[in-house]
Amino acid sequence: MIRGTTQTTIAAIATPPGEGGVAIIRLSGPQSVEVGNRLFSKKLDALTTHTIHFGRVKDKQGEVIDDVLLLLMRAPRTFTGEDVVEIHCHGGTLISKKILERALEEGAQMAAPGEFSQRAFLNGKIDLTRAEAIQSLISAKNNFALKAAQSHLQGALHQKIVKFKNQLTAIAAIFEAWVDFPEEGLEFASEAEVLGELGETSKEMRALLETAKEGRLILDGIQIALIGAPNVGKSSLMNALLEKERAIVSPHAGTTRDTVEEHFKIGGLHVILTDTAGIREVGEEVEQEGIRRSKAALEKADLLFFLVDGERGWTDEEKDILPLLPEEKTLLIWNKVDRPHISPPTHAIKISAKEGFGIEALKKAVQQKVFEGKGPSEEGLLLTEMRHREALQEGVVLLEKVIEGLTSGVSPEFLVFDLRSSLKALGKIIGSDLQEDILNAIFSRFCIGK
Ligand SMILES: Nc1nc2c(ncn2[C@@H]2O[C@H](COP(=O)(O)OP(=O)(O)OP(=O)(O)O)[C@@H](O)[C@H]2O)c(=O)[nH]1
Ligand SMILES: [Mg+2]
Repeated sequence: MIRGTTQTTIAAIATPPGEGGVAIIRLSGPQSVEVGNRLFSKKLDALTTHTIHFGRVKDKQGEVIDDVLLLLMRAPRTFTGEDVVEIHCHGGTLISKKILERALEEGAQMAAPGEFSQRAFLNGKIDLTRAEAIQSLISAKNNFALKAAQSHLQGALHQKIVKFKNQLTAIAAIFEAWVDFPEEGLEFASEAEVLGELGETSKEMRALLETAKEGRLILDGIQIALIGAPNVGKSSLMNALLEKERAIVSPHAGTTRDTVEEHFKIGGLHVILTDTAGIREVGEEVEQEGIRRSKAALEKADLLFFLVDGERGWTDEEKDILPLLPEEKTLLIWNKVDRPHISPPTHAIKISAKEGFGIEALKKAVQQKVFEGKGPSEEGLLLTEMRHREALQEGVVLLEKVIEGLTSGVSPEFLVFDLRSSLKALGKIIGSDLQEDILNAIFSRFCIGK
């Protein structure tokens, strides 16, 4: 099927399947009004655009399917930029299906997933980052993801990419002037000025690229592993965080043998928490296998809770574990402070897994660590789409190549090519340089009826 060709009229149920108060059947394309006319009890031709009408939809035999509200919206002031008709019926699966079937009988075609959005994009109603943001908005699973999607929807990402493109286009013009008018070319701008501007832009691009890490954490959640010597209270902390008795706790060292994984939320953040076997040198075969798994979990995790038994303090066991833990992803946690305890290093978080003391502070520290104290990015502008990240990465690498070339005296004739390629990579993000098959692939991930 050729998607997004505006010759055809498409139809789909825009509401989720199942029972509900209302279901919506959406039509878009040049024959929307005509199709609507044939299945609705009132004639639509003479009616003003952007009006709502109460009436009936009947099947081919003249049997009433449902009483409905019909929304008439003529081009171009619509989501897709085409004539749009929406039929709001009672929210039963069968009713909405029957009405959709009627629309198909009368000449509409079944819409492909995301085809409404794709048409909106092709008709210049929304740019690609906004279209993608609508889908992210729909599938957002936490407040941070929602905020990121809203910011994209308001065009923050689009504007930023357009800004980069404008800056680089101006420089490309200067390069071309240098090539075409070698004599007077330098009057347009000095090499130092150009280098300064390119450096500035590449720095901003890198900064945006950096947000992708945060963006991924927000969408997929973060993996936290509980690491420490045996008996320090790792399983107790897991239970305290989950607020249920998930992992076995006992006074014997070596209780946890296998890794135990659970999902929960800290603030809006999705967390996958792994309890592990206490790490120590001794222990028999099964325990050693458990310890091997602890080390694997440790490597995979985004964040480590390094637990120490405050009553015992820092022992040789901790000294052995510490070298395994990358500093930037480790939080030191001093447990069992309900008991007389050795005072911890200042950066440690004091808790009692058993009494539930310090758990809130620990959750705050996690958010602090994940967002590096900034809170989810100031403007809420985060790269959440892999597609955006890859294109931006490509763009910035090419730009850095241009900067390097210019510094080492490569002729602008050659540099302009990489600069244009960098611009092309940026164009992919906002959809100005995308081929049809790629567009189809992007939109086909969307919901039906969107
Ligand atoms: N007083 C006190 N005891 C605690 C605290 N946290 C854990 N414990 C006790 O410490 C012992 C070990 O706790 P676990 O949670 O099983 O420790 P673990 O680190 O999972 O141990 P392994 O699985 O063997 O590595 C149990 O008897 C717990 O009741 C705490 O905050 N205060
Ligand atoms: Mg345990």
